[in-house]
Amino acid sequence: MITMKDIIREGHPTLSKKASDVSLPIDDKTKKTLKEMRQFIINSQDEKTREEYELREGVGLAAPQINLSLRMLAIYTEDENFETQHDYMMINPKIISHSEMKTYMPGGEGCLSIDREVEGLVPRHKKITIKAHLLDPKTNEVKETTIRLRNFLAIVTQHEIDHINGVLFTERVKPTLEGIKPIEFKNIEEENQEANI
Ligand code: LHY
Ligand code: NI
Repeated sequence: MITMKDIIREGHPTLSKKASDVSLPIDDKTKKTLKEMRQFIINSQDEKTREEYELREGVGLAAPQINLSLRMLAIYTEDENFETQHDYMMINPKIISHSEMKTYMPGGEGCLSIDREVEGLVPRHKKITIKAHLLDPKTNEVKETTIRLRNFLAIVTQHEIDHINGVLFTERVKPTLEGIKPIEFKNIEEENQEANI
């Protein structure tokens, strides 16, 4: 199982290197590693497992972060409206198009490979279209797919694709962003109050 001790931190040379394409068909060992990356994210979101293994909660992980310089990543999260669960194991992902419109995380970004608070905001494309080979967690099969993502999912995916290009968000932070709107997260608490739940 992947724990925080497997995750390399800022300053490690692998984090600044452009990762290599995964050769296809993907071999069983690499496939297993990608599934373990997904499981790390799932474990980190489970309070009991997170506390027992002292994990940092996350939504995405890229292979270079476990010191494996390959172009693959796992994302497991709901969108900003808590409506749809997204579960992707991407192999050789490529942004094939993106909106001109940008957005950003209102509180800035964080990174499982960075153990400090970083001030500043990171501009990201609001919408992206990705072409990737996806590993299906249920069937265990790999299929080339085109996915369109926006808002929170687009931000997370751009953050992870940066990792496979050897880029950390700290290289992209700006003190302020003008003319760009941050993404809005739906406030479930407020909704519940309004509905008297
Ligand atoms: N994971 C971050 C995490 O918190 C990704 C992230 C980035 C989330 C930006 C939200 C905003 O799950 C990583 O650092 N993975 O690289
Ligand atoms: Ni990161």
